[in-house]
Amino acid sequence: MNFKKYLENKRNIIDKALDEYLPSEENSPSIIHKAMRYSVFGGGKRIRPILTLATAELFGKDTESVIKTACGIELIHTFSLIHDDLPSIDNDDFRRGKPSSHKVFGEAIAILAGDALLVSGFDLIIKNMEVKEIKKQSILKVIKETSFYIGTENMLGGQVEDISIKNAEDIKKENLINLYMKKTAALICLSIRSGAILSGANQRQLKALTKYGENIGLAFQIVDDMLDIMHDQRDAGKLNYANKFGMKESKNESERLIEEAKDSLKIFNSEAEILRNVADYLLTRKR
Ligand code: GRG
Repeated sequence: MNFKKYLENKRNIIDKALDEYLPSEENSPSIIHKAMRYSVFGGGKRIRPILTLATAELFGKDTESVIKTACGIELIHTFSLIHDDLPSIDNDDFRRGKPSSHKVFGEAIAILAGDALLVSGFDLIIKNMEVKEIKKQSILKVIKETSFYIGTENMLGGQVEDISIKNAEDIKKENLINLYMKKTAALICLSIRSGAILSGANQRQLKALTKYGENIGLAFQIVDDMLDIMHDQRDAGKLNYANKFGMKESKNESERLIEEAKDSLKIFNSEAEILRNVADYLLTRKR
């Protein structure tokens, strides 16, 4: 199977699973389930759950054994996007070319839909217990890691730093990278580490995969910034690596990070080919 087909196939599996796990729009209270589904099925690329599945495959585990955790992380990602778009945070009227949650459902329901997705994300990770061959201890570890990687030392903390910066011009490169590590790379690391932990990876393997995750996570955010500029979504007040350091430097830096990410996979053989392909895909993606 070529890599394009691999991504397509995994996206279909993830979409089907999410549809099965999320409450139906008819279930009461209907409005919250509608809002959850509106954002979950709003055209996301499913990069994070694909990373969880691909990492499990590296250890010979099939999709079924980690799909609930993979989808749980996608729900948490969706929650962060809804809250990120809120008027009091980034104030974005559009997400993936469609009206953001608060524009469709109002601010109160958007906040609650985000909360509901966060809770449902944890619930799905816990439900991975239903898979017999997965050790209960590894699920507890993933729950602990989830709280860590989305908490105040990581994703949430990165978001706080982001909104606290008064002048985007003043930030130093190392501080911006540190912020991106928390705001974006942390959840990507969690996606990879979860797949590895549930599959029984050892410390050396986890360390290599974490390095891979940090580097693709940073590259992902820099590419995202370049795409924003290319689609003319330049916002002077917003932190943007490409805006600040230029397109050429951003291209060089993202390529360097992807090479470094692939380099940390050298302890694995051909079984890590998909993860190498994911790294390359993140550089060439158009959105
Ligand atoms: C309370 C834990 C907690 C978090 C709330 C709002 C927030 C704090 C964090 C938001 C962090 C954030 C929005 C980071 C940006 C990361 C990013 C580039 C997202 C876009 O990812 P894609 O392109 O999205 O993978 P798709 O659309 O494909 O799903």
